[in-house]
Amino acid sequence: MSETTEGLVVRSTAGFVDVRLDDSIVQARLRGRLKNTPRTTDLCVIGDHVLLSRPDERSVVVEKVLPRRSRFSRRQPGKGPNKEDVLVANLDQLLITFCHGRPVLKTRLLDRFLVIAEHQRVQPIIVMNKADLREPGDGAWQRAYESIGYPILTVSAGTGQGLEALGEVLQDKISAFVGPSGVGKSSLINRIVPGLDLDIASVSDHHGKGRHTTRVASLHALAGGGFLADTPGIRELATWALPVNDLDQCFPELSSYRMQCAFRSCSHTHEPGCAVVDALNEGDIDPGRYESYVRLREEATG
Ligand SMILES: Nc1nc2c(ncn2[C@@H]2O[C@H](COP(=O)(O)OP(=O)(O)OP(=O)(O)O)[C@@H](O)[C@H]2O)c(=O)[nH]1
Ligand SMILES: [Mg+2]
Ligand SMILES: [Zn+2]
Repeated sequence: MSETTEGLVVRSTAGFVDVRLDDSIVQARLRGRLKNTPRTTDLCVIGDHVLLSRPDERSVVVEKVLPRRSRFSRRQPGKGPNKEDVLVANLDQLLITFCHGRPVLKTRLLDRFLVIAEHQRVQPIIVMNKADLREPGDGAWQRAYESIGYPILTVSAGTGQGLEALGEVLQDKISAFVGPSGVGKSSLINRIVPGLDLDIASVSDHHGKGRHTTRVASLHALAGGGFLADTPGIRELATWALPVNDLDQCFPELSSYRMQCAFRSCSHTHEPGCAVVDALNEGDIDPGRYESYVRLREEATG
């Protein structure tokens, strides 16, 4: 290893990271000076590019984390300090994964993923796993999302349905599977990356809620080019650094209406002459999506 070498973080735990170089993976520790710098975001996560040095024969040290070109992040859950929790850095697309069967799809949670993807300008793709458990009438919600323009892939890690189409979407891209626990993110990645053996929940353990089998996020190379991230299941998703006045721009179906509101600073909740509320009353905007907008607005304004 020369003076400093650039690498890609593929796993990160307290103080230590696994870094991928051209064709090997090394474990490195974070330089103490980096750890002690005050910050409101995660220091080093999967997908980060880092500069490494080798101070002696046996140790490898992260000297610098390079700026992120994109991210998938949320506000750190819980009562701790107000901080950004970055799940994956430098990604191209977000595979927002839910499933048929259990755990039951929550469209209001789906909307939170979509809003964050829009805000962070990462392409969202909705993945519906466990197609083998699909029941007639299951897909009623899908039409609204497809008409907004969100792609939906129906797949099954169990039967293999849809995996070829999914593989094409992943080609040469950096993608992250995100979603609630138990939807089958790790199961899908095991099918797509041969030889990988990520832990998945055993059927007997799994009673609909999921049980957070994946604890640490990891990034995996695809044979044909590209990378795929596995992440722990998400229960809570609040936005980070999303100004309340930018929220309506994160709902693409509002774009043609919001310019027509009587007030330029319309919040689309109570103002007279609001074209968004008119469209909602006409049935041109999905009521569930509007509810998500209102809830996120309330959260952002406290
Ligand atoms: N019927 C059916 N079950 C599936 C399918 N894919 C995964 N499962 C099951 O769903 C359960 C959860 O799978 P995991 O891959 O561990 O889910 P995960 O999303 O990685 O969950 P966390 O790591 O907890 O976030 C396991 O019991 C899998 O066997 C599928 O296509 N069909
Ligand atoms: Mg998992
Ligand atoms: Zn309005």
